[in-house]
Amino acid sequence: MNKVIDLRSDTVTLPTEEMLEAIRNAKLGDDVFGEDPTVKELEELAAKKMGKEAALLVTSGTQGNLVSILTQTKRGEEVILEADAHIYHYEMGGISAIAGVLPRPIKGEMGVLEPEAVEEAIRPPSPHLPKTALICLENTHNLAGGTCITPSQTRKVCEVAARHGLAVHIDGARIFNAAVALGVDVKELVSPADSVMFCLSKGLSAPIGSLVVGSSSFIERARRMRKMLGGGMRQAGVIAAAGLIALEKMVDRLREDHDNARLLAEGLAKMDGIKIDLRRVQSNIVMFDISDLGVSGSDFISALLKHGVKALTVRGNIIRMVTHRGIGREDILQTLDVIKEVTAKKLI
Ligand code: TLP
Repeated sequence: MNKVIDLRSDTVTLPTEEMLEAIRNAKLGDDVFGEDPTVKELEELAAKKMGKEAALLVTSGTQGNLVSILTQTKRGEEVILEADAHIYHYEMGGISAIAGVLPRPIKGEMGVLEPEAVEEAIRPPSPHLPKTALICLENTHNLAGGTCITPSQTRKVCEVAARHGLAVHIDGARIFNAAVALGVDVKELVSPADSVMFCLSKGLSAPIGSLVVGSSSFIERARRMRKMLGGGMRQAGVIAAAGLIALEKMVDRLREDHDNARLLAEGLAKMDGIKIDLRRVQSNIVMFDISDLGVSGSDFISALLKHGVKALTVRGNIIRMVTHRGIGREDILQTLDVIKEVTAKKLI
């Protein structure tokens, strides 16, 4: 069988040879005692790249978001987020189950929250209402199709938050994809926010790890929350060593993933029975609707798999494909051929 083209997620990327070599040679210590030099180096680099005072290495994006929420809210308070936010749908409800806060979902436009809608959702002081504590943004926005939030859209929501004395957290699992797609320094995307989480283990190709960044006092408190969640790691330099290469060498190549996503999306747009909103294809995620093919999402996925292409279904008949370092231009052309064959010959 030919190579399997795995488009389920950019999380499937394997570490590079250079990362494996760096892991082998990493200087290590006990990070709970603050003694792992490689973790310290990664945290310093992450803070510098994001233009924040300090950073904290966490096990995953989910843990980074939860640590950030726990650090900036109290139980019974409310968190405003976009209705399709990853934190709301895909993090096991940890925001409620563990942080004990109420999510307040607000419908955005292609993943972008309107500042007016945010302002309207902020609770006035009242003996009956929960207190609004935090606003969460997501950039790129996963369920909206990898859409990017611009610096000015971010700033406008942060201005509303500041007027009401609220903190803003960015779920920036793919913030570097947004920076590359928008052609801006990542600092511009995060400067008005209080905390940001970003992942090393997606398009940046590291095997494990995410970072949380913010002010020194925020990170000091976040470190305690990470420990509470069981995320205090010992010789975590083995993770950080790969993370350093991810941050230093893997950002610019994200452009290739975006070009491949475009190529895929434009090919799909020409096919009968497939609906795709090309405005949403802004980074490395491609989502399309197969309802008009008259088959279920899961049958469609199974048919592709028989031809060596892996994809995911999102909400029934919406299919998601994500480009990454393991996917070349020829894999995209092959994928388009497979979809054409499967749909035209009714092989589903
Ligand atoms: N997203 C994964 C799956 O959970 C769906 C993916 O394949 O896209 N924020 C955003 C915006 C994310 O997309 C993800 C992962 C996370 C947070 C959580 O990161 P991890 O998987 O490291 O906990």
